[in-house]
Amino acid sequence: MKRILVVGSAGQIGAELTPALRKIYGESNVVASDINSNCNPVLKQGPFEVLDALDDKHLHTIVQTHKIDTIFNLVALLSAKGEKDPQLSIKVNLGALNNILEVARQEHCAVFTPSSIGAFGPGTPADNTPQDTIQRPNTIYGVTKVAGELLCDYYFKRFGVDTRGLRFPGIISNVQLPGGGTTDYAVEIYYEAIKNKKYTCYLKEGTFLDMMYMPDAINAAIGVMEADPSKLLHRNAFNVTAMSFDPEMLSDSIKKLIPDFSMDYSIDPVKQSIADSWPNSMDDSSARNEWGWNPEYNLDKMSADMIDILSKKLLS
Ligand code: VAH
Repeated sequence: MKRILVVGSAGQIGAELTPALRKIYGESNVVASDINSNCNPVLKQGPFEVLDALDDKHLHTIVQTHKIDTIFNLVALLSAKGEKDPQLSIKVNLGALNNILEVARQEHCAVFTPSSIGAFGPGTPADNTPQDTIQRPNTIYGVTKVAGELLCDYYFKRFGVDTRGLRFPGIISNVQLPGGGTTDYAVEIYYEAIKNKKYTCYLKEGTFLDMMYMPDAINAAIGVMEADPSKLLHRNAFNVTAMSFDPEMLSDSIKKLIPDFSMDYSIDPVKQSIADSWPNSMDDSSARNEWGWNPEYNLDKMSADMIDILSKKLLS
């Protein structure tokens, strides 16, 4: 049975990945951890550790004490937040990964680390972005994600550490709000549509980005870690996507369920510039061929689920 440590459990992905892992592998076999002890009590229904991932000694002790064999590393400053403090982004995103890879090497753990569409840049083919292509991002987030992909590949090739990862698109969810991302508009809009029936979007019409609903993201993270390693031609940073849309398409999908919803625009130049540097849509055929990636949610199915769940949460 796997013994799993989730680092960054209180974040947008961790808040849902941790319970999903516990459902599959058993509550006592999944240790949640986060620098923030004041987190969703659900995380403390199983083993929980307060952990600053930059404290390599404490990380090592936790891995040894709990006999961990698999680490999910969800620690990162996202794209827009990173542009406000590049040094912190480098320190946290790469510092945490470096500590996790080193402990994994010494304790023979497998490691999952998410990359992102942010690992691509203006020179990358924007439509049907290939799995193997130019990666010259112009955000510090993207730089740390490309470096992370290369570090994980190195630790696999040089030390045999079982590292695997995904290039996630924007992820939409209804449990833990994201913080400091460029794609966060696609989460905020649902909350505003339900509470106020209107939303002011900071990205302009026609800004197409890859997106995915959280249940698909969770299945992808677990799926790649459960994949037969002999079938993997790639390891770190499989392109995975479920849909590509712009703000207008998202607004139209919401209007099908909230007819009097309206959206206007007030462009955030920093986030618009970041979004413009990212692909419009990725080719995820490698993930589909090598480990059976196959998302369940399209835009309208996601909107229906988001509006159903958030209406109960926000209007009750
Ligand atoms: C961000 N949500 O916007 C994150 C993600 C693909 C985007 O990495 O920074």
